[in-house]
Order: sequence, then C-alpha cells, then structure tokens
Amino acid sequence: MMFNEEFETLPRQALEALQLKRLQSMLERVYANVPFYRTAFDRAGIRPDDVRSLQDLQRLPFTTKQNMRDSYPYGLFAAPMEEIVRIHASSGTTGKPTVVGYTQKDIETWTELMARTFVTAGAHKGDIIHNAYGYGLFTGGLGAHYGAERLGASVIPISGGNTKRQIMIMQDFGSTVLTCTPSYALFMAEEAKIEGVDFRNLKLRVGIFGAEPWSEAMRVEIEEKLNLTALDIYGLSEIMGPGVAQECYVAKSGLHIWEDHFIPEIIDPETCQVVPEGTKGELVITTITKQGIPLVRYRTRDITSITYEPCACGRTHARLARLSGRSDDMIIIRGVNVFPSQIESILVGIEGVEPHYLLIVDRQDNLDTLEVHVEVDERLFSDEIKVLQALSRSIEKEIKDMLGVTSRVKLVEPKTIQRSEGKATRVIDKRKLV
Ligand code: DLL
Repeated sequence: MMFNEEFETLPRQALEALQLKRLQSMLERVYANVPFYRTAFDRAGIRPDDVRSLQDLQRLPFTTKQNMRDSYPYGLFAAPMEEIVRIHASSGTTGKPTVVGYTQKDIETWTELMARTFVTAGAHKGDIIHNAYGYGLFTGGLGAHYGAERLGASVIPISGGNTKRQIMIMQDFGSTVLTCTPSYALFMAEEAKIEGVDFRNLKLRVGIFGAEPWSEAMRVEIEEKLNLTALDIYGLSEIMGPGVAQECYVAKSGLHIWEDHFIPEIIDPETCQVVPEGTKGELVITTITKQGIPLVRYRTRDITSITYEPCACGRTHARLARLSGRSDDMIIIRGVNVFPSQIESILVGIEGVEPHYLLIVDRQDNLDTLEVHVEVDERLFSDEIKVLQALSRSIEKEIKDMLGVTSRVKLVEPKTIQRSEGKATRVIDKRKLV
C-alpha cells in the first residue's frame, strides 16, 4: 500500500527530471528573496541559471546550523511573514533556538509526506494512532498529528509525559499505532510492567520511533516488550520535521528519503566532498519545494550512507542507513538536543565555577540521565557542604531553565577533570546507542 503511488514509484529518470526542475525554481526564489543566499552564491561565483544538472548542485555552497543561528530568527525566510502560518523551533536551545517557518503550502506538503510516511510504516485509515511525540515548538507532535488526520486515521493527541495515563488510554482506546521516541517506548514498557499491564493484551501493531538515535538491539527489545513492529522515522526541524525519511514495513531495511521534495547527498565531513554510494558520511539535504525556509545543501551533521538499490516495497526513493551518530558533538537527552557548548556557556556565567567540565550521559530504567561534573575553585571547595549543595542546585536549575533538561550536577575539586592536549573530551556517552 502506498499513499501516493505515482510519486513514490517514479522511475529514477523521471524523479531526477522533477528534482532538477524543482531545484532550479527554488534556487531562483532564494536568490531573489534571501540576501544570505544571494551573497553566498555571488561569493561562490555561481548563479541559479548556472545549475543545469543535478551534478551542478555540488558547486553550490553549504548551509549550516550556524548560518541559521546568525540570521535568527527570520533571516533565512524566503516568504514574507504574512504568508507564514506556523513557526517551530529546535528543542533545547532556549538561548537561541533554530527557527523555522511554514507557509500554508509547506504545511500541505508536510502533511502529505507524513501521511505517506505512515502508510510506508504500514499504518492505514482504520488505525488509532497514539501520538506521544511532544506537541509544541518541537515538530514531532503536530507533524505526526496532521499526517495521521490526512491519512484518515483516528489520532490521539496525547503528547509526551504522564506515562500511567498513556498506558491506560492505549488500553482503553484500543491504540493500534504508537508514535514516540524509542527511549520513551521502552520506558512505557517498564511502567506497564509495574502497572501489571501486558502489551500482549493491547492492540498495538506498529511503532514509529525516531527523533533520537537508537540501535538494532533496541529494536529487538522494543518489539519484544511492546509486542509490535518497530520502525525508524527520521527528520529534523530545519528540513521540515518528522517524515523526511521512513523505513518501510515491507523491507525494514533503510529509510526512504522523499526525493521528490529533498535531494540528499552524503559528504565526507572533513573534505566536504561527496562520497560514493554506500559509503558512510554526513547527510546533506537540499529542500526543493519548501517556501517558508528553503535550505540549500544543509549540513545535517547526521552520519549515514545512502543506497539507490531497488527496494522490495516498490518505492523508487533512495534509502538511508540507520542514522549512526553525528559529525558534531550534539547529544540528544530525552528528546532534547543539547550541545556541550551550551552547558559551557551556562557554567562560565557562574561565580566560583571553572570552565572544566564533563558530561556523563547514561540510561537508567530506560530514561536518559545527565550528570555534569564541574570543577569549582579552591576557595569555594573548602566552603561548607551546604554552600556547595546550594551551588549545585542552582546550576541544575539554570540548565533546566535554559536547555529544558534535568541534570545532576556534581562539583569536583580543582584540577581533577582530565585535561587533554588535543580536543577535550566533554562527553562520555554510556548509552551504547549504535
Ligand atoms: O527530532 C524531528 C522528528 C520528530 C523526527 C519525530 C522523527 C520523529 P529535531 O528536534 O530538529 O527534529 O532533531 C533533529 O534528531 O538531526 C538527528 O540528529 C536526530 N534524529 C531524528 N530522527 C532520528 C533517527 C526531530 N530516526 C535531530 N535516528 C536529527 C537517529 C535521529 N537520530
């Protein structure tokens, strides 16, 4: 079953012809409407009408998250604000989030692609979709919601949190499809066990899990504990939100990236050159239909490989391998994207604290935990325990307020965090996700 068979099975030649046409028109649009792109293209000595083949894409400059931050909040928008009907932002960066805007047509496209994504995962009109992705500035909740409605399924907009209630509702409402992060799915399984609820008595059939890295081992565990088929969904707010790529239930082998709207490239993050098919590298995406904030060669920082081999499901769109890490130091803690530098900038603003720190990320009872080890200066360290405790609490509060993540701060003696001669190790991730 497909949602839009014509487009999902376009022969490669037709698909590429469509991509080129859409790419050219998008380039004209950003060159005319976004000063950032005009300057960047001029600097690279290329004009939109120089792009005559998909190969020419490689002559265009990259766009980075930093470029988005520098043009905060609306600098990269290509449509006037009157046409923007929705604004989302990346999670965890309350300081300066990455802001994206959608026109009515963008919402239409996203909705269609999410509906397509659901069908690719084996969901259909009769399903009851339990949507536990967070609603709000995060794209997960609303993105999946609109797609589920377009499909004609019954959507339960439960959002995240209140796990006991989630389980009761899944049971009573007869949910058949679950959408949430893979770690939350496992947490639900634990809670259900405590509540004496057996997933074998529930109607769940499919789980569509993403928004954070996970592994094949986790898939096996989730499928066993929740008694469903667990599939991988990929997306990022900069490009659209959930539904950029989806694993099909037929082959369960790689995530189809919707090439009629996005052009993927895999580059070597060091040399920035495109690598051959099947080689691991950083995923770069060009959006070719977006109006609100089209992005040219956006460096996602996500590591994967791509294959154009035909798929058993009949879709012609290329497949990405499971996303297996990042080429920067971003970590995802309970669905919140965090850069060590954000924690650092909080620490440097605090009296008595040294900018020597270590983040220890772990997973306990299926919940991510973040421990922040930070050195305090001599003077403070000899202070009363009460003073130190108060300081820890206030740093924890600051991190929670600024980044939205709960942490445990441990103050350590001066010069006890290992110094390095090269790149400092700021993060120890014990979760073994890939
Ligand atoms: O996480 C959008 C989303 C919502 C995707 C619901 C899937 C389901 P952001 O908050 O902008 O958007 O975070 C995007 O999350 O660059 C990856 O590093 C990571 N990520 C998303 N999906 C996966 C996945 C949403 N399936 C960032 N596997 C991305 C591994 C993923 N990492």
